[in-house]
Amino acid sequence: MILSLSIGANLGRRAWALREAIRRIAGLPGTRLWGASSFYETAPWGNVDQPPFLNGAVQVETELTPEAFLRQTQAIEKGLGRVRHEHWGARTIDIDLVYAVECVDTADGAGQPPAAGIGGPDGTTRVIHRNTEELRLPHPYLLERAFVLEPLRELAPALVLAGQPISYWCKKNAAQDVRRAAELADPWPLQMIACVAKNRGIGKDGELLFHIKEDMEYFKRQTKTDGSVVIMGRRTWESLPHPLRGRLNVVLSRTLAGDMPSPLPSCDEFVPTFDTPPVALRAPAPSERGPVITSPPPRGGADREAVGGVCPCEHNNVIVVSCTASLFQLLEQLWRDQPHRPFWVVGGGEMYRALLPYTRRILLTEVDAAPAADTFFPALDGFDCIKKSPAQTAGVMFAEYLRKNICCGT
Ligand code: PH2
Ligand code: MG
Ligand code: MG
Repeated sequence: MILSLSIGANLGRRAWALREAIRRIAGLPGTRLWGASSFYETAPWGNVDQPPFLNGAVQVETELTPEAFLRQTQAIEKGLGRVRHEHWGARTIDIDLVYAVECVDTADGAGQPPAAGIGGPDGTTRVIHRNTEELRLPHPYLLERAFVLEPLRELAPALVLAGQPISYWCKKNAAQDVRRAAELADPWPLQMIACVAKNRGIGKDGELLFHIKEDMEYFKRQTKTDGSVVIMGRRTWESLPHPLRGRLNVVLSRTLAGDMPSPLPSCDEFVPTFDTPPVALRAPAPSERGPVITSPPPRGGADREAVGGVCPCEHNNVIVVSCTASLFQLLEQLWRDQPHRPFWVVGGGEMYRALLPYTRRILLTEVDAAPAADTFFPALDGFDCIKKSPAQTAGVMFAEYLRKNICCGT
């Protein structure tokens, strides 16, 4: 069965909730993510006396029945803090099954999913109907809700609903206020860059496995573009002699953000020495970094304080955040100030693992060697290698990977 879902949120960290919902939907048993749309800022439909929504669409192929799938999505809603108040009321997350088709067996007996999206009038799919108290399919308001139709059109432009192309229904509901979100509107906003061994090893004993000059230059060329942001874990941060110049450095670390008992300076006091040129190969320990500025210059005003309730310590080009939720809130703010700035995850292993579900593109410098390693790049399931070109350096390849079920949008 191929299922189209509408996801929405109008309380709390809306984009985070949508992204987290997508990640969890993709992980359901017997389920494969086909795509997710950008996020849209939408005026409340029905009960208009509530905050604006952020909405998106998701398509999956699943072996589950609609009812079993519904139970799973209800569990995800619950896990993301959904509390059921009034009907059509405000919520932290809402996941609705809106349209389902099954593949009709073709002459050769195989129920092949159609290549060009679902629901085309090509006789390869059949619409699934339900009309019970718990589930109505197609969704009874599908054809009246621009906040469902617009994101779905982005995902499945060839979709035919009730005998008309989806663009027809979008046009019919064009008066409703639905627009691309100004905040980070991409389900997969991150890119990764790493230098990996044959076995995907990246490091040992806190050191990178490889120091290849050509790769360093490549890294710089790729990550040092207009407005770019580099995201890293604490250990990667501490291995740098200074913040990466010309880029906003974001360090994701509970410890450094002062969230956990730690011998390190607290969040407010943590000031790296970003102006000092590298004097040694290894960075000084954070406790040796100074001078300590006790009142960092406030930037961005009240808006900044919203980040996770934890201060994102920002000193010139370094910001520390304590968790992925705060990270995304920060990225949303950065995106609002300057849309489309590139977000690069640059290490280490833990960051790559934790942030892969939010990543659209990966640049791997692949080295034809397999030295002993204790840190690895995660497996690239769900990504296609779209380009591979040899470096000048022997045994080194520059490879580019792209998420399979990406929706390029319009
Ligand atoms: N969900 C509703 C009611 N109204 N309006 C918008 N814009 N977006 C929604 O997701 C939404 C709504 C009931 O689930
Ligand atoms: Mg709903
Ligand atoms: Mg619902």
